[in-house]
Amino acid sequence: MKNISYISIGSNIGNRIINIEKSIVKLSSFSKIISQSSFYETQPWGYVDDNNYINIVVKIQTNFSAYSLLSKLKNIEQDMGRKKNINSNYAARIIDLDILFFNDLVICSDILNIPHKELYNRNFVLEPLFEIASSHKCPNTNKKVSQLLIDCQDLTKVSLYKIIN
Ligand code: PH2
Ligand code: MG
Ligand code: MG
Repeated sequence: MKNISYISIGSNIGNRIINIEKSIVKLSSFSKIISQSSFYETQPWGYVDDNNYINIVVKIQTNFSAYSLLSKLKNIEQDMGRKKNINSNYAARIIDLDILFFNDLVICSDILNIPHKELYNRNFVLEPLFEIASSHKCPNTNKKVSQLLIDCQDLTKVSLYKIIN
């Protein structure tokens, strides 16, 4: 499998951990999971919501192109019952899978932006990404993830989520 991609996964409805685990099983049916961050509990970013998110980042290897991967991720979201949001505002969701990086590709199109547009402004992305890829260089800024995290002005809270059995 020739392409490396980092994917941000989030959920703030239902059993958030199980939702994320299910999405990873689906992801692994067509790609190889190389590494996976811890689970983080995160304050909703960019809008007000009573339900906190669980967020993680996974590193995958895949033969799909960036656009094919995007449609595979959309399929997972639909399979898991994600409702289409009629207005363009942020809203609670069962599952959300976003491409952060795809090799060293830079894409700016109507349906896909790589690196992810808001990556630099989101603790809920940068903290888990830092855990598994602190030295990875962003092709847009040529900065390491560790530097992006230092530069990030986001004040929303992100904390390691302990799973107690
Ligand atoms: N996703 C959003 C908007 N806000 N906030 C947190 N904490 N986690 C998310 O995954 C998230 C968000 C849009 O995709
Ligand atoms: Mg998103
Ligand atoms: Mg999304």
